[in-house]
Amino acid sequence: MMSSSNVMIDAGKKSSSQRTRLHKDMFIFPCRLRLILRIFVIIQIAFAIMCLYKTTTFSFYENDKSIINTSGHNEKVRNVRQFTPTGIGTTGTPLPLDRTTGTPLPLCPEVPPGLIGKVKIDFANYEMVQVEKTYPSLQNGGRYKPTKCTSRHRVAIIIPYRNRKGHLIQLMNNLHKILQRQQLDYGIYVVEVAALSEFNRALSLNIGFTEASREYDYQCFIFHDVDLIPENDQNMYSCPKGPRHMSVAVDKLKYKLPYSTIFGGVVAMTKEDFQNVNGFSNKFFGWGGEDDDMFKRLNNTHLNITRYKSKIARYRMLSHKKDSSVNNERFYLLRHTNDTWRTDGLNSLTYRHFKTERHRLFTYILADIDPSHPAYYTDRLKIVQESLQKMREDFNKTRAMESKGDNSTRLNSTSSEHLTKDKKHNKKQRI
Ligand code: BGN
Repeated sequence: MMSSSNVMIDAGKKSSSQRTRLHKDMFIFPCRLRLILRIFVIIQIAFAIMCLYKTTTFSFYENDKSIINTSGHNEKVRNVRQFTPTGIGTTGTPLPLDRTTGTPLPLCPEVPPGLIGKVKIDFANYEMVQVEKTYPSLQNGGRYKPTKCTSRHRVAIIIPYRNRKGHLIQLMNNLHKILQRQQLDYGIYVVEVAALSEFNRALSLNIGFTEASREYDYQCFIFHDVDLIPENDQNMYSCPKGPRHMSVAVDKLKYKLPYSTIFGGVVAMTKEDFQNVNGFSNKFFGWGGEDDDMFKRLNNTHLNITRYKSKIARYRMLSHKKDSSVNNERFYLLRHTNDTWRTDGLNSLTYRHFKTERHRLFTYILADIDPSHPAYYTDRLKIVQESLQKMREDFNKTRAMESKGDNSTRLNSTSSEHLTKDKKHNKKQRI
């Protein structure tokens, strides 16, 4: 047995080999320590960068509820606080005054206190005057702002319209209630383009944007189909930080998103974003494609769309007969969006403004497309030329095959008419 004093003496008297090992260990240890420290610092820097990125890029989502990104997978519910756009109170804009006391009205709460969530839609068929009577708080032209506080959002709702009075009344009857509970400073604009041509939804929206912007300093715009009624008042018609697709779940589409890049029905955009993408295209006459064109514009300007979760962004679609024919040119137009969006849109918008009528429930704008719109005719000409060229090529191909005596094309055809024609032709040749 070694006594403790011996051990101490032994430790003090180390052999030379022991000493070098100890020296090495001492050398290695600080190295490891340094490495660990470095890793630690790197992790900290990475974490700091992530935090910074999160606050600069996603701060809106932190304040907003249940936003889903373009992929549509993030179903996480966040709180209902709203993003406050610039230009309200904070940036030197004077707050409106209380009419009775003359004191400035405070900003409305971030979470509107009167929201109820799922709403009961009233589908009854009323006359316009009946609905008008239920909204005494509206200013003429479908304008409203809260009286007890300063709204955080100045929003214009633009509805493209043609021949759907029943739908318009139903939408007005249900939508105003929701917008008022959301404490918005808003105006509703119904835009009709009285042209002989097919309905042009996108062009009507561009006109609505231009006319509404002339009237008031709206910060953002909701482009709204007349046949979609919101089912939940937490689906905020407020200013979005980035473009927001609002009609995520529609009953007629089994409450499912038909495809991830869809940006039609009801969408919200800030004035700045809308101007940056040059608005909608003016060239989509008839049904379909103009919303996909807008999605391409957003992509070109690196704007990601957001969505509320489908439990909130729900709509009922009012039934109707299909009244505009499908736009067969939409594929051609969509193929060329990336080349044309800079010159086709707000900066090429020409229209004749016929009248603006202030109704109790909305402002009605009647306009007409300018028949001398050069892009409209040039594109039609291009489309006709393209299809003529294709027909010519097909025709030449068939002629070439026939002259080679190649029957395969004829045999491929299953039509009995074709076969009988061929038989007759062969008979004639034999004679
Ligand atoms: C899509 C239409 C959209 C429409 C949705 C509605 C086109 C372009 C085809 C390339 N897009 O098919 O405009 O909003 O259906 O579900 O037709």
